[in-house]
Amino acid sequence: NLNGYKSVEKKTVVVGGMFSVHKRLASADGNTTSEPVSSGCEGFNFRSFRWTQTMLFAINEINARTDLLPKTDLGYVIYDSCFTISKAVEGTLTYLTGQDEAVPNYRCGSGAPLAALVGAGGSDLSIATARILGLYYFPQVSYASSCSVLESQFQFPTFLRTIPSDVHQSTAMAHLVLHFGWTWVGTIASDDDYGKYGIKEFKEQVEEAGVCISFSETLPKRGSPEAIQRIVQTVLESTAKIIMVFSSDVDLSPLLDELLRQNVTNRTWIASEAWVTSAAIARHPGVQQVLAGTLGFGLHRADIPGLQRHLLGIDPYEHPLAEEFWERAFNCTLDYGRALRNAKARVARAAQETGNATAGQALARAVPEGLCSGQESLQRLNNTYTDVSQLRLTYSVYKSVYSVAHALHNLEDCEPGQGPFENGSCADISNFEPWQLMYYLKNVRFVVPHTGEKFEFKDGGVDGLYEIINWQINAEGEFSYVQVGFYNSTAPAESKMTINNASIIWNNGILEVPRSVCSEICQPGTRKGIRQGEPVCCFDCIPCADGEISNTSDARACIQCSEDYWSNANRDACVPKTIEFLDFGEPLGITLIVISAFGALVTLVICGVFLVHLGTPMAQVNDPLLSFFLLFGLVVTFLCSIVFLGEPQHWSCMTSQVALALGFALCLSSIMGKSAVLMLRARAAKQVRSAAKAAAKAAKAAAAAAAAASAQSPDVVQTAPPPPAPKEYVDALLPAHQRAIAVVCTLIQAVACTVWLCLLPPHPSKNMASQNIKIILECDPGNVVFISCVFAYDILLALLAFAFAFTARKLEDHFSEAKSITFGMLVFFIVWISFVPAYLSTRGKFMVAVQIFAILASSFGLLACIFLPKCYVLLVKPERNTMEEMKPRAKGRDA
Ligand code: TCR
Repeated sequence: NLNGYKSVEKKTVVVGGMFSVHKRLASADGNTTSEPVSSGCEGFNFRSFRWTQTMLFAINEINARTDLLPKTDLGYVIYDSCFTISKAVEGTLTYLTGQDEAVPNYRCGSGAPLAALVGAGGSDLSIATARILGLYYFPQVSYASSCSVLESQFQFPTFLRTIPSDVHQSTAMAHLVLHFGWTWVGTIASDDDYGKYGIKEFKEQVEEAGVCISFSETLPKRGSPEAIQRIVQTVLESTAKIIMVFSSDVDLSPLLDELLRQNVTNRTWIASEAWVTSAAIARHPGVQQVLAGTLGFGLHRADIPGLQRHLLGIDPYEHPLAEEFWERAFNCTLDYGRALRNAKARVARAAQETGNATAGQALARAVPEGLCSGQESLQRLNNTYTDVSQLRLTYSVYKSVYSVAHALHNLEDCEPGQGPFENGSCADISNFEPWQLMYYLKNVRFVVPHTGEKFEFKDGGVDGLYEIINWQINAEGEFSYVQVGFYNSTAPAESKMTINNASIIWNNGILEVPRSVCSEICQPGTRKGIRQGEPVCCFDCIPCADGEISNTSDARACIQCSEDYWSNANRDACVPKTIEFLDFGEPLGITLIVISAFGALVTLVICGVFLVHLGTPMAQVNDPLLSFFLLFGLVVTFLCSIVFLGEPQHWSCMTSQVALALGFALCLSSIMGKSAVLMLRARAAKQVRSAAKAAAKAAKAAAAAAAAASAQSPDVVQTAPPPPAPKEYVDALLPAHQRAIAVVCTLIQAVACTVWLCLLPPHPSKNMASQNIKIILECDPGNVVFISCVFAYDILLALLAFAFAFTARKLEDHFSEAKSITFGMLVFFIVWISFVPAYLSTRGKFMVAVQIFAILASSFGLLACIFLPKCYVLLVKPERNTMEEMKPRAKGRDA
């Protein structure tokens, strides 16, 4: 430990300083057979030593000033915490008690009052020391302990710091990650309060914004190669390209070695303040491949003129630490005796290895190697210690010392009676209580020399101001720290971070911002599908279903298109459904119109033919008026099929269905009327035949009898008279009755249709359900019951007509109308029976076409079967158009 008490007439106040001049404790052997001693330290840290020297520099500067503490000198005690809590605690107790051995609660010593402790370095050390110092209300000003836990004035009432709290840095890191749109990052934290709390706060901020953490690793404090290898393995396996490292350079070094060994490139590292300008990391040989493009947060850089002169002017014999520094810096020994011992040991080792003892002894007598004079040039040494280009934390040390000095100055300056304490009393600089200095420290305000910065503590800390630093490889192949942005925690939310993307050079010299996402964004037309058990940033893109779209990228869900719309092929927009109906203009429509018009025309022609030949027996037989009814009905059915075409309208829906039902009713009831007569005739003919048979028998018998009788009197031969025709059958159905049947049956249908039209008429409707990309315009029958009844009635008529005609089919008039009606009805049934499956298996507008086809086919069937034979006779074979031909044929002609 360094003691720099000055014994002048001026009063002296001692300021404590605690620095991690060494990196670790020398490993103790854990043996308890002898009295344990506080173990030594190893691993000299040039950076921390520079801070130590900065404190001395500041104290010298203050002591030399006449305006600051004119009547008091500052002395100092410096402790080496060796980066270890136990050493920090030991140092604190020693400082408080003034004893070489730590005895708590006991203090005596040189008599110079202790002012405050500047330190300790790492947060975990400061937490330990602050708890002890807090017991005595002893002020502590830290230059490096940034952990957020130390903010608590309740737990650490006397802790102040000149470095911003890590809350700001974690927020700044979160800002950075969000700024570049990284959603998949890894984190590595040192195994202390600094790393753990820093990363914890970063995670909290970032996860709220939807960023996912790929991995979180902790760097072991004591080098454990397996643990380090495992971390590197995790880094390699992860798809995260961005890795946040919250650690001090000392803890990071072993990881860096392993990264170099495994040549982990292609990652972008985000540095916390503790290693962003660390020469131990950046000047590590071969590190360019791995760490190029690193981004990090650094404290403000400052220039302290005169510091370099002070650093270079260090006297290696001034104190033990300076001696060790010199020896480490020049890799030599200052002490002759030690050099000799070292040389001997080296020789002995060599001798043991070669087995050549005499050569070893000869060497031992020679001048020991590696002896240095203390005159070596520090200037030529390219060492972190002498590098004053990055005075960031150094400046924080400088400010800490000045804040203590200014607090002491204010304390000294106090005018009795106007002091801040009870009854306006003042504290005495040569004998004050720690809490009195604490009061002045809290309220200290001063301008930092050289930089002109106005300094004061805000809630025991300072504002979070950071430079954003990018590691770029310069012409010499070394890293230069380029400032690419700025973070100010006091600025309003939107302008906290300013960053110049264009000036950043990323890993591998790339200018483009690296991407770090678990899953690439989902394009429009797809939605995010979570992967079970994985972070939300890892997802699959699932295409939207039919009828659903997503028009933004990264959509969470697809949107259902509204009723009249359907998704396009890319599923990124809803397009109107195509409207479908069978139009007049299209080929199928035209064909159907032509066919039905042709049908109607043919029917009319036949009508004409009948009119022309109205007088002939062929026309007259079986009531000509019924034939005209029938033909009229057929014209109606032919023409109504045209109404089925085109865009369904209210009128067309009503007309088409009703006209069809009525047309068929008229046709079928006429046919029924005709076939009823035929059936009756057939019965009559049967009776006539059987009567004739009986008569013939009787005649035969009579003839035989007559023959017998004529033997006696031949002139009495007499034929029996023919029996009368069963007139009652034929006349039971006069033409008037037939017509009445036809008219009544049609009227019944007409009434039914009227009721249908009045109550629940058919109307046009949009069918969205049957095909999802189309809207089918069709006629809704209004009510299924009505339409079923109406057409069931038609079927009933058809069945009756068929039944009557079928019974009469054997009627043996020459022109067998019954047969042709039977045949026509069969065609009618076949058409409509086959219509059912055909209709059910078609979709859309073709259903209408099938319907029209069935109407046309059945009408043509009836027309052809019933009227073609008649027309044939009328036009081609007029000679057969005689009354004789119309009569039932004679029995003989049957054979
Ligand atoms: N706060 C760290 C220690 C630390 C540090 C550094 C150590 C900081 N900056 C620079 C070495 C070099 C920031 C802590 O533990 O609080």
